[in-house]
Amino acid sequence: MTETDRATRAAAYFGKLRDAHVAALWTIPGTLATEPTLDEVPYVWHADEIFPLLFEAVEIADLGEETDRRALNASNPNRVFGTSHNLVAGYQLVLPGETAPAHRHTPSAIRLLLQGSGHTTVDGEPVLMKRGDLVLTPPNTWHDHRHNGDVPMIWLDGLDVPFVRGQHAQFAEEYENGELQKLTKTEDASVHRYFAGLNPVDEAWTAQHSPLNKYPYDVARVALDTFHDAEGAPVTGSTLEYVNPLTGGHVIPTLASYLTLIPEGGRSVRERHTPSKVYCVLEGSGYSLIEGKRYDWAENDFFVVPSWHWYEHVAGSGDAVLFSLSDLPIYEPFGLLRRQIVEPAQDNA
Ligand code: GTQ
Repeated sequence: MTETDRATRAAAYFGKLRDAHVAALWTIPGTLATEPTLDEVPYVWHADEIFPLLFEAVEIADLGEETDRRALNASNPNRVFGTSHNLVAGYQLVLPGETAPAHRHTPSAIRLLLQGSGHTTVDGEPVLMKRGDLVLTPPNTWHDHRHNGDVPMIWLDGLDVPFVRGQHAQFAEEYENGELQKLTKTEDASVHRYFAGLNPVDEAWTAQHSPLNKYPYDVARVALDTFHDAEGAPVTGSTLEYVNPLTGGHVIPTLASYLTLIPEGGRSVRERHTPSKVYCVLEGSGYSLIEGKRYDWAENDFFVVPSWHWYEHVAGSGDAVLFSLSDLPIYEPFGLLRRQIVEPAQDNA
């Protein structure tokens, strides 16, 4: 065959492949890529920019009318939807006297209370939320929000919607007549039942998520400080994971949550991993270096660290406390969790 014959024949062949809805492996970009191909970039959402937009939403959308949730979801600058490819985070606002009616859905959510206080009811249990408290609404649990305090209540929402959508597994239902659900348990019942490090004997719990609907910040904060001191107060900081008290596992099948302390002037190890993470700043200020670029943050800001990006955190004046949400549990069962760490002594960068 001459070169021309070969080219003509190849062109005809690729045309036939297209018609047959197949593609030749050697023509597909990235088929056997040696590193992940990413459609997300690092970014910080600053509370001082987004909180005013959240309050402006009050004039645009009535809770219970235009929307059941006054929430602003953070879209990664490089994506149409999703803060990362698996996670979506954002702020939600409930004003004094307002309620957000009950619904349930297959995506899971966490809330991290930032301002004010009020209740999220989870499967009949009214959970009181105060600053820094982590509240879970695991997959398919009924949840609504009520606010009878006097300060606007703002929290960080973190959900696995992009992942669940990607699996074609998103379902949602409204509660009867778009109302608040009936209260069937006492306030913080799950906290009283499971939070003392004592589990009920012959517990009937079979769900894959944590039976705890709340991890109070005052307890978590003391635990973090005590742990950090016991470890010799490393300048690289300390991290604890919120766990399911029955199994020691992650809080939700798709989501893991952590609390990190970076002491004043301290600097974390440098690492990268396949899971993506959303961090929210509970205390202090500082910056993260993500692939060498500096991202400044202060209280109530949140930021995304995409998959497989080298990153480290640096605390400014005062200790920094960072909450983080990760999609790591999605990676573990499939052997897709990969993590590399550079300890400061090896790190001359
Ligand atoms: O508060 O129930 O940001 O269902 C997205 C979906 C918040 C909520 C979000 C939700 C909620």
